Parts: sequence; structure tokens; C-alpha cells
Amino acid sequence: TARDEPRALRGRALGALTAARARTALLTDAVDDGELTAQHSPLMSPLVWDLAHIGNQEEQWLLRTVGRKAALRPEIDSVYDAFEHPRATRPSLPLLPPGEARRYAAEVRERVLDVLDAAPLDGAGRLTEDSFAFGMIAQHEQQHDETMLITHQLRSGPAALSAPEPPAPAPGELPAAAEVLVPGGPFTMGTSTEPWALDNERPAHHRDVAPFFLDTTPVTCGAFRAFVEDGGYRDPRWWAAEGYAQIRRNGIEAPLFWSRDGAGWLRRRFGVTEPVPDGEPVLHVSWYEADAFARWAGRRLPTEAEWEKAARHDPATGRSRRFPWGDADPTPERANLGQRHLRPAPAGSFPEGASPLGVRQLVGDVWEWTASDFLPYPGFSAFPYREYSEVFFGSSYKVLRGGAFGVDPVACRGTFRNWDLPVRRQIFAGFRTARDV
Ligand code: AVJ
Ligand code: FE
Repeated sequence: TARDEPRALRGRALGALTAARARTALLTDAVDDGELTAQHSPLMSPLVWDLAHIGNQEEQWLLRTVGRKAALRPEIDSVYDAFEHPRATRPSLPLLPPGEARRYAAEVRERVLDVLDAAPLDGAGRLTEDSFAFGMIAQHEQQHDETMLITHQLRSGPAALSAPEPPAPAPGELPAAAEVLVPGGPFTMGTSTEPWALDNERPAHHRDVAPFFLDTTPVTCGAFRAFVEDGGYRDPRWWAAEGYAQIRRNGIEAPLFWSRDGAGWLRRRFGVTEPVPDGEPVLHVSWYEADAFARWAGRRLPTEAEWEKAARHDPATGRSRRFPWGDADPTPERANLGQRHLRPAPAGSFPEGASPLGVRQLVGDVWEWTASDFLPYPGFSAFPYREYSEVFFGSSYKVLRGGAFGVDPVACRGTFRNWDLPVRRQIFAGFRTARDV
């Protein structure tokens, strides 16, 4: 009811903030102080930077802006400003040591919970800017948790994290076909109603898409291995020119973390070396590698609009839904999200998460590279700060969709947009392919 709504919003915000902090603790308690302050890769911050940055963003948005409280530690804002200091240089900053960083984030949180208690989240059935800020900060922490999970994957040494294996599909549950025809025509892309959708997902607008075929599962390690073994990395025909130059310059011959083992292949995953699992969606490929595989296979990457139409459009009603399976939130039966597992589930898993046309694993398992540049939707307006999305728009960044096993449901929607440079491979990215009719 309308009267319960403010309390429900407050509860949702509290739940999301609490879950994010539990995950932050898990990721930062798993290694010792030396590993928290070390730089495991120039691509990543020391874990202890992410930890205090999480607290500092929460201080700035929830304590100072929403709560209108005095600043707790304004002198550290600049150290934790991601734009002032690129990741490679963060180890040389005067970072709060681990104990202090933990205490700082906890102190901010304690005060934020008072702000949340007092916040007039909504009295009239409308969402205030304040409730968005709580959702944004919970998503921000979860996004940095995913970033810290990437740092864990990049660190050397024995495993520090563990998790149960994801469920495998029963043989009778596998998709009936390798690809489906997605009919052409207009659909609604983006959202104007999802309360915690970020600025770049807005507003809802019409897009026309020509009919196309789309893979029912992400591309597997086995399929990708065939490309590698066919000499795909040595044949410039398959590659965008700058992508080919980049792999040759860096001696790249297979996905990141793969190594040859006689006639076969191994891969390193969170401190464990294991045979490359042929049936699992491929991970740790750049946009260039995904694009080259697709061309070798006689196919192409889907555009972002094609991906979203396949994931959200319901042919029965003509409406766009929140997720491939409908409007209900993700569950463990529908999608591999939330770091419940430390790997994607085998291709063809999650029949309950399929789209109406039978496309599987659009949400969860691996981020999916799309053909598209990261651009604003018509009617975009930056909110609440230009540095979340707007400064990244243009032709430098490619869009990824769907979310990986390390993405929390609070930061995952059919409309959610991620982006990265086309050379990046440390993120949990795979892809699926499409073709014209
Ligand atoms: C949306 C994942 C590209 O980590 O760079 C975190 C999210 N923005 N802090 C990133 C973000 C500010 C962002 N990505
Ligand atoms: Fe951040």
C-alpha cells in the first residue's frame, strides 16, 4: 500500500547496503594486510584503495549530500578520487592502512544508517532523489566488489576464495537449437520507471531492429579453442586492424589466464590451475578477440539494441520486461549472479532463466561484449554526476551487457549497461554471436 511504501524503500536500501558490506568484508578479509596494500596488477588498485573509496563515496553522497552532515574526513577525498589518480599510480598515494580503512568505512556506515532512518524516502508514492542515492551507493559498492574480485583473479599464490560449483543442466534441459530468429520491428529500450536504474539506462525510448539470428548460449571455451587451434590469432583476416596490431605487439595467442599443456590447454582461476572446460562460456577475452572469433565463425557480435531486444522484448505482449524471464527478480534458478559461484555455469544452463524465444544465460555467468560504442540514449541527462557515465560516452568504449557471476542482482537489470576499452581482458567478459537473416 502507499502507506507502507516509504518503509519498504527504507528496508530495501538497508538490505542492499548491508549485503554489499558483507561482500566487501568477505573480499578484504580473505587476504592479509600485505596483500591488501600490494598492487597485484597495474590494471587494478590495491584492494585497500577500493575499500576506502567505497567508504568515501558513501560519505560524499549519503552523509554529506543526502544527510547534509558535516564532512567526516574531507582531507582524503582527493586520494580516493578515481579521476585524479589512475589505477596504476594508486599504490604511491598516502592510503589509509587496512585497519584504518575498515574503521573509516564502518564509521561512515554507522552515520549513514542514522541518515537512512530519518530520510523522508517517500510520502506520496513517488521516488525521491534521496532513495535513488541509497540504491546508487549500494550498486557502487557492489561494482567495486566485482572490481576487487577481478583483483583476486589477478593475484598470484594459492586460492584465497572458495565457493560451490554452479549447477549443470540435465541433458534433457539443454536448448533445442544453437540459435533463434529474433523478429524485426520496434521495441522499447532503456527504462524510465526502474527506480535504481542509473542515468545511462534512461530514458525508455523506441528502437527499430531488423530481424536477426542470435546464439541461444554464450560462446564456449571449446568453440573458442577451435578458433585458437585453427590459427585464428595469426590470421589478420579475422581481426580489426588495431586489434591485430595489439595482439601481435603483446604476444597474445589465447584468452587471458590460458596456457598450453602439451596438446591441451590449462587455465588459472582464482589460484587454481585446471583444464580449460570446453562446455563453459569463454571468459577473459577482449572485444577484439570476441569480434575476431565471430568473423572467423562467419558471424558477428550483436548490437546493444539487438541484445536488449532479445533479453527484454516479449513477443506475446509487445512489451519490454525487466529480465529475460519476466519482471520477477533474479533467483539462483534463473541466473548465476552474486558471487555464489566463482565461475560461469556450463553453456545451456538455467532453463528457468530463458527468454520467451529460448535464449539462455543472457543475465549472469559472463558479461557479453556487444558491437556497440557506449553512447547516450536520446533524451539522456547526467544524474547525479557527470563522471558516472557522461565522460565515457564516445567511440573509445564498447558496451557489455547481462552481468557475470560476480555481479550482484542490485547492480543487474535487463537495461543495465557496462562498458570498457576494447583491449581489456581482465574483466569477466565473454560474448555470444549473431548473424543477419
Ligand atoms: C560501470 C564498471 C565501468 O568500475 O569503472 C565504479 C563503475 N563507477 N565507480 C567502473 C564505477 C564509479 C564503473 N563501471
Ligand atoms: Fe567508484
